[in-house]
Amino acid sequence: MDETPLLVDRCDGYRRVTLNRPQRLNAFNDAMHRALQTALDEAERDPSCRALLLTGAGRGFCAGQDLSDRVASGDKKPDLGKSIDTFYNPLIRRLRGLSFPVIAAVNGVAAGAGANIAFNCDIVLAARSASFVQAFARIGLVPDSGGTWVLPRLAGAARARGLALLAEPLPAEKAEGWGMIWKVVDDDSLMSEAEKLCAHFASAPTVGLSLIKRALDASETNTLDEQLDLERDLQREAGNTSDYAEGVRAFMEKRAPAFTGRKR
Ligand code: T3D
Repeated sequence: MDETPLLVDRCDGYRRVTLNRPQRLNAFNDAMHRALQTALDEAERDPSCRALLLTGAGRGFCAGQDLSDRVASGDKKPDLGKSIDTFYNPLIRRLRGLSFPVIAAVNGVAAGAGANIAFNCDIVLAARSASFVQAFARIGLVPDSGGTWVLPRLAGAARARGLALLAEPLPAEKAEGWGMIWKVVDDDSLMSEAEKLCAHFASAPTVGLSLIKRALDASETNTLDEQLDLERDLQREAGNTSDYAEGVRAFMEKRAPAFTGRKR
C-alpha cells in the first residue's frame, strides 16, 4: 500500500511528523512504528529542534493499531503484550519525555491508540470535525497507550468510564468543553494554527519548558511537600540557564527576548 508510512519535514526550529497511511486512517503497522521511533530519535538529537508537530495525512489523525495485521488464523493468537512492550509503551514514554513541547494537530478521527497518543502530547489542537474514539471496547480490548491513566486525569472518573466502556466517538468540541484538549479550530486553519504554536515554541526558553513538563508530570504522583522540593530544584536549574538571564534582561530593557533554547 503505502511506501512511506511517515513524513518528516524539518521546519525552522521544529519538525513536522505526519502519519502517512491515509487509506487506513493512518493506523499503525510495524513499519510506521519504527519510522516514528527513528524520527523521534533524530528530533531529540538535533539541537535546533525545539518543538514537534504530530499530525495525520488525509481525513484521519490515526486509527490505532492496523487490525488487518491482527486477523487471527486458527488457534494462533497474537501476543498483544509483546506489541505493547515493543511499540506502544516506548512511544508514549518517549513522547512524554521529549525535552521540548509536542503538539498534536488532530486533523480527523483519532481512534484506539491514536486517541491516546494525541492525549499524551503536550498541546492538542483539533479540527472542529475531528473526534476521539476509545475504540478498544468495540473489539474486546482495554484502552492502552496510557489511556486508562490519562483519561481519568483529563476527563474525570465518570467520563473516563463512559468513554472507555461505551467507546462512543467524542466530538472535538466536546473534548474541548470537557477540558481534555487545548483548543478546537476550524478545519482549514488547523495547520496554520499548529504551525504558529510551533514557531512560538521554536523561539521559547526550551530548557525552561522541559523543566515545566517534568514538574507537571511529577505532580501526578508527588505529595505537595515533594512537589515544593522539586520546584525548588528545577527553579535552581532554570535560574542557571542563559535564557533566564536573557528573559530578565529583555524585560528590564523593554524589548522582546532572544532565547537560544540552550542550557548555557
Ligand atoms: O494489536 C496491538 O498491537 C495492541 C494494540 C492496540 C492498539 C489499538 O489501537 S487497538 C484499536 C484499533 N483501532 C480500532 O479499533 C479502530 C478501527 N477503526 C474504526 O473503528 C473506524 O475506522 C473509525 C471510527 C476510526 C473511523 O470510521 P469511518 O467510518 O470514518 O472510516 P472507515 O470506513 O471505518 O475506515 C476507512 C478505511 O480505513 C477503511 O478501509 P476501506 O474499507 O476503505 O478499505 C477501514 O477498514 C480502514 N481502517 C480504519 N481503521 C483501521 C483500518 N484498517 C485497519 N486497521 C484500523 N485500525
